[in-house]
Amino acid sequence: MQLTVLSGAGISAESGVPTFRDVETGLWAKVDPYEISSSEGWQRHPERVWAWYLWRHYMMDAVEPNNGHRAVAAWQDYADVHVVTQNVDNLHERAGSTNVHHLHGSLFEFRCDACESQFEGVLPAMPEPVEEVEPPLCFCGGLIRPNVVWFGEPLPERAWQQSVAAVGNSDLVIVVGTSSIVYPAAGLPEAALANGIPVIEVNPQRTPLSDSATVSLRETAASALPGLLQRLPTLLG
Ligand code: BV8
Ligand code: ZN
Repeated sequence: MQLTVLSGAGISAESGVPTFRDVETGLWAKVDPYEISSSEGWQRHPERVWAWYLWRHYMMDAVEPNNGHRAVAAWQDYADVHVVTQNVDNLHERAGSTNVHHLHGSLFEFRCDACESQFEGVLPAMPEPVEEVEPPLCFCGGLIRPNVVWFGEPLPERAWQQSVAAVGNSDLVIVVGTSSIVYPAAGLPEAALANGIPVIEVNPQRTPLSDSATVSLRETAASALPGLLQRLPTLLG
């Protein structure tokens, strides 16, 4: 059986990583996620965008995968699992998932904004969250940026093509922890449904996908995913 898991920030919520949009807490309360995750934001004040991503990079050292990530990794013993994630964290990989496609990039890769070369240098330290840090410079003089996809930027071609193929070849798509409003990622479950592939949504809140999903579970990732495969005969009939 081929299974594709499409995950969003909600699967990392129970690891203590704030989701993208309920950012009332912490440093994020002061930033508009749309503004600070955009190329305009980067052009306007790179030192603020750089500080935000550097903090999120270091914050990953303090969190662990949760039972949701671990369940997805365990499914590899029963199915051919593709993980298509909008998340830029590395928790799927740390839980043991080996087939992970990052549609929106990663907090662990950095590149030059000018010559695109990968940054292999030493990252500046960040003992505690600060709001502005000058980005390092590339040998060509360009600014080093996080290798993430900002609004208005194209998705990485290879990850996108692999994700479209994974969904198209799947017997089941499980969509977990995403508000399903960011495209083209949010279009993947729609394509699955249009091809008669069942889609199960796991999200404590309703989303624009909830009405069209084959099954929509108002449950959290860490509670629903560990027993989900055993529930498939009941859920899908
Ligand atoms: C592109 C950067 C083209 C990395 C991010 C009008 C209509 C349609 C589309 C558009 C439009 N105008 C513009 C667009 C395109 C735009 C878009 O979709 N905008 C939306 C907002 C309308 N898309 C783009 O710009 C994309 N690029 O289209 O390029 C192009 C082509 C060629 C050449 C040039 C250009 C780029 C999109 C990527 C943007 N970058 N992030 C980072 O910093 O993380 S997106 C950002 O939102 C995050 O990365 C995240 O991945 C993404 C989605 O958020 P979610 O993961 O869903 O998180 P969210 O907080 O929203 O929701 C969490 C969910 O979890 C909630 O539902 C909650 O209920 C649930 N939850 C909470 N706790 C739990 C839980 N679930 C389970 N268990 C729990 N415990
Ligand atoms: Zn450069």
